[in-house]
Amino acid sequence: MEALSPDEVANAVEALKAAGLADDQTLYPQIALSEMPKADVLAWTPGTPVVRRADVIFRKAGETYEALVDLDKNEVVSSREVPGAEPMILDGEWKLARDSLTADPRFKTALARRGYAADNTSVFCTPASAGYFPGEGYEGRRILKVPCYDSNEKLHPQLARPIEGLMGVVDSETGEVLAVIDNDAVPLPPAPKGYGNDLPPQRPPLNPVDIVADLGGNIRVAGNLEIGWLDWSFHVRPDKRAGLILSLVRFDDGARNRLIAYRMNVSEMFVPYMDPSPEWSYRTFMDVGEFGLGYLISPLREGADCPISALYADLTFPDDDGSSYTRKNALCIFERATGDPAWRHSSGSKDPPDSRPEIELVVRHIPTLGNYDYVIDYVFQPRGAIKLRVGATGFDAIKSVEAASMADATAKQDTAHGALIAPYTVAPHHDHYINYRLDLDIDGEANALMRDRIVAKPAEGSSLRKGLWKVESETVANEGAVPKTHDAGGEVLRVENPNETNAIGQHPGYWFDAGHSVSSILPSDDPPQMRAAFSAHPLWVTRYKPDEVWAAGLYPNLSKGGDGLPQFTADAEPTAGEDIVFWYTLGFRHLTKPEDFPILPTYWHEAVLRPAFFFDRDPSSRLNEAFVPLPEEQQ
Ligand SMILES: [Cu+2]
Repeated sequence: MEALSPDEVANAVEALKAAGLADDQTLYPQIALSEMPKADVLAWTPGTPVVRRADVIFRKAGETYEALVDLDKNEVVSSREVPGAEPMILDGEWKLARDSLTADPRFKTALARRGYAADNTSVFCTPASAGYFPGEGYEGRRILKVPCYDSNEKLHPQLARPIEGLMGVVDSETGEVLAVIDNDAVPLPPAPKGYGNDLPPQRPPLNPVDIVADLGGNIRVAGNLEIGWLDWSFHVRPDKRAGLILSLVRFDDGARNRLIAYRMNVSEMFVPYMDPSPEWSYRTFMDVGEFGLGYLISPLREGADCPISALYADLTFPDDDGSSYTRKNALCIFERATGDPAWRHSSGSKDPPDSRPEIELVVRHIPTLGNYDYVIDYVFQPRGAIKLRVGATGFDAIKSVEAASMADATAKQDTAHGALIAPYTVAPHHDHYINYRLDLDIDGEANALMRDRIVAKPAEGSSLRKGLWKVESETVANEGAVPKTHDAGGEVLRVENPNETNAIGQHPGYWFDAGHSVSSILPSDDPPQMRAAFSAHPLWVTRYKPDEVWAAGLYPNLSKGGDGLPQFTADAEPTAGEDIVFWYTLGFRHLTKPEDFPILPTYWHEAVLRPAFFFDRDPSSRLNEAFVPLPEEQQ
């Protein structure tokens, strides 16, 4: 399950060139591991040979191709053209779109109309993914949309003033500027203060508060990011598109080393803004399929982004030209004492309570997607639970407005689709949807998705009670979006292995607590919603298919929709007792506010996988009462 090495990436490219499929101008939106069949991976034992293959998407002369390359023989196994497919945006396209627009005479005229001299150095432009809107006239063109900003006051780029009413549409492969949209100019307002060189007065330095792991902590690392911690083991692989892929997640219960998840990763994101204006309505980003969380991964600052005691790793990714590059400090793995009891009970006021400190393991990376930073964590606990956590921080996307306060004449109109977060600055409201593909294989591949419904019932017999609730379990029998319960008591979803039992005869499983699971309420015929149809439901279940990996399909960039989960589930295959994949969209709405300014304090969202009937008893009861005492000189 290891990522392709730089040599393997280079060999894949060489094989394509040797076969006459690629040349020196060819670019590679994807050069990724083609995983071995699941059955072979699960049956593999150390020393057995592995089959290494690359899944390549390449772009040549404006066309998209896919190829499978055998890396043992360095031969192309198969290749095909994929008409109309728009793969991920390449680094060079971003630069070409920016430079083409700023060199365009129509753009210069529009700037002059706004009072900018031809030789101004304060305007900068940042291309963004364009979405697909029928009738817009860019059918078949590989476009980026390019808004621009004024950094005249030497501002931090994210506080630069958006130049409203001005936007370019550029073919990012040819550099042709297809349109310069030059609508009514909003006078460029002064910038609010409070970030970069203009932070409010800082507190005196604090006494240190940190997580220390003297004696090296308890994390075991083997091979290429094979991680072990307490009873847990798993593998971490960097991926240009998904960011990180965790695989072969196992828990050793003392008798058996038990599989829980074959593979877990973020499969797509969807961030639609709720502003209908021409320069804002396209902002409906799908950063995983358009840019890639691995491509946008940012270096971690030791002692702030992760504890100083964390294990930091550099990650290597394939580059667009078929070479590889390394991002420093791109991953951190650390254990932390949460400061909470893992469990406790006080049996008398005289004796100290019986309790254990909670500790947990965190695997973290932080992609920076334009203005946003997403702290993406997988958290493992001694009790056998796995938390999926996303902390949203960075900056609100902002637009320039005339109102400095809600008392101003234009304020009502200016804030029709967002809130004033600082003088002259509106942040439009928006949603964040982060879809996880969770290929859970609880004690093996044959699993079933269960709904444990909490149902109000009259009390039976001659009870003193009038009513109570009972649990009624039913199997989700077919692929599709998992329908929401209508039971007032709600429900818990559970993945179980119907063929295995624990010591007391129950089927081992995991409950899924979908903590933040807001769904999209955009109409299903809204063009962005058609591309991101997965976001209409928080939970989907599919039959495992190795090529069904991305919730909005392999090519969401500029797509017309219809791909991904709706297509995977269209045939509603039976799921009970099959190898199933569980898809969860961690969703939250972002209603903006002044406390988002100047920078968003990290706002956490999570979902939890909790063992249910998986163990015979709580595995965290094995936590030792005492940590290893420090040597005297360190005390
Ligand atoms: Cu937000």
